[in-house]
Amino acid sequence: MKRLFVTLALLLAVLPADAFALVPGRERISLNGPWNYIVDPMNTGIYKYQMQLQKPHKRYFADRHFYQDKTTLIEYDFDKAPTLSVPGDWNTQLERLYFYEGSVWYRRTLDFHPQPGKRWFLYFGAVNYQCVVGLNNTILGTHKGGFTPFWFEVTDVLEEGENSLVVWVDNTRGASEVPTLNFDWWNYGGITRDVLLVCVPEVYIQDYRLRFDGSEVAVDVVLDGGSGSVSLEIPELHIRKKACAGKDGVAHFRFRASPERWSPDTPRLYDISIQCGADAITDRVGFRTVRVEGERILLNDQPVFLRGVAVHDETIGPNPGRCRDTEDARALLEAARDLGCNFLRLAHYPHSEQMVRLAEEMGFLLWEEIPCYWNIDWSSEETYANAEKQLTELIGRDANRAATIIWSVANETPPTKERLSFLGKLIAKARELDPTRLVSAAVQKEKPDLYHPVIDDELIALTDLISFNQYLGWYDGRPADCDSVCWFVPSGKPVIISEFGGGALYGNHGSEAERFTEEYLELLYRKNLPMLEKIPALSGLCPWCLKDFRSPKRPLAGIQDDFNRKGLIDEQGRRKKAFYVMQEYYHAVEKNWIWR
Ligand code: GCB
Repeated sequence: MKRLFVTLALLLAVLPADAFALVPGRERISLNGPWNYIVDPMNTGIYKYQMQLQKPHKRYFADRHFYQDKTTLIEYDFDKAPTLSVPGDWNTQLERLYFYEGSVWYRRTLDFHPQPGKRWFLYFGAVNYQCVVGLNNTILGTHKGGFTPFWFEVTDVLEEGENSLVVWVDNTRGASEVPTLNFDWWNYGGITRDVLLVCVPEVYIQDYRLRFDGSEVAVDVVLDGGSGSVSLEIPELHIRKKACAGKDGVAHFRFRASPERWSPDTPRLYDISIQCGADAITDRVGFRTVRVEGERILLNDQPVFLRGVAVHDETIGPNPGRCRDTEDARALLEAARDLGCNFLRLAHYPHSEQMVRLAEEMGFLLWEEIPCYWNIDWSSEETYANAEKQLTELIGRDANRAATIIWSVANETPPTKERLSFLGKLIAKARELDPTRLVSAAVQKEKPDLYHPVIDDELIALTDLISFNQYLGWYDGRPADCDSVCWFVPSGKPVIISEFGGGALYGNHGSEAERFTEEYLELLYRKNLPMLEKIPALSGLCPWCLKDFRSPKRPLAGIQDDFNRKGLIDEQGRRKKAFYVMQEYYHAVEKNWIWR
């Protein structure tokens, strides 16, 4: 057992901490498909019976799961177990797992034939919430955080012929976790994003980071496994450069260029290729600048108004679940495009890489977020480390995406000293990891006066934008109250309304005075928009939200039935009346029919 712990510690210590450049574009074997699964609510596979009373850090994998020793755990037989689809959440694949929060073992076998001079990495797009991964007889490592990618080098662990890959997945909520015990979306468990076996040469391009300041392009290329001469090409800009990686394995490129700017109207992407020895990667990148000047957001030096909508990572359809692929993402993005959006708030956790890449191709600006949601454990160092890791993994994955303009570190967090210090550190970390983008956090009004709401959260002194959520006409007052409301928002920074809205069941018609009717929601939007327009520095809007989404906090029978009904479309994509109000408004904004 001791040996297993030592192995685990070493493996974690040598894992690359940065991004893994371009997994989607590399030579790879997909491990998606059916995986055998065993539901294990008592964690029988992870505790030995006599160890049950020990503290959680003494947990370990029962060797038996890897050795497949059927004499000791004869009931736990993967060969006889049914299958779940990967990627996919377990809750919507099996009715009996709809509410399940606990652990599930996954296993698949794979045939492997080593190739000389090649290294192999096992890559997971996301597993919610934590997991331990084992291959053959070796524990590769663990991962916590349900929405970001991670990987392990498996070159020395893969065997010729059949290999057995086992993943223990646990989506139990925890008071000190990120997110914490209480959140308003479905806690989908499982291996929810792609699993890939990625092949690279001995010396490979581990990551690259591209920046553009309006006239100069900087590209840093990080090698792993050795050093060498690196070449970079952007053919359409007639860029062909070479640079040598230094002792740190990083090659730096700096050159002037005048690319066509990426923007929602012209989402122009250029092919870029980077090559070093036997390794070569290609990508598509956009060039744009973003900054704040006074109370305006400038995209390519021009003021931009963010015609946004907030979206959860959940499919459109009769049985919605966690999005699995580009087509699931496309359905959401097409709905947002029909609404007239140029901006999305990807709430409340990192969405998939497919979503981000497709949004970029289609011309959406993005707000990306980590799940520091409501009241997490602000005093815990472990919680902070977890949040910082999720932020680091998100930025590592998407730092080269022109679409992403905002990193958001938190949503509706109660203003305490501990929270300010926690989020202050996180904001500083975001800036350190990526000084080229804006940093924000969605806050709330502090003063309970319905007609004179005030935004005075100390956090906004630390962010580039003032983003706040407000529910006038739903949680506060009635829609008509909006006529008499005057917001006090500190001046000096652009303001984004990161949430507003209310609930309605599609097809539920009635009076404007009756909650959950389409008419009530329509009125709420008609009253909110003129109220919000009066905020002088208003730079963007994000109705909450695009689509009705599952939440166990929403049980109202006949209306909610486990769905938060604040979507502008329902879970099947049908448009509520409020959709057309927002669509008409965004159309007018786009055509400059409104002063903005
Ligand atoms: C909020 C939260 C969002 C909820 C929404 C609601 O303020 O940020 O996650 O879903 O309100 O519907 O209450």
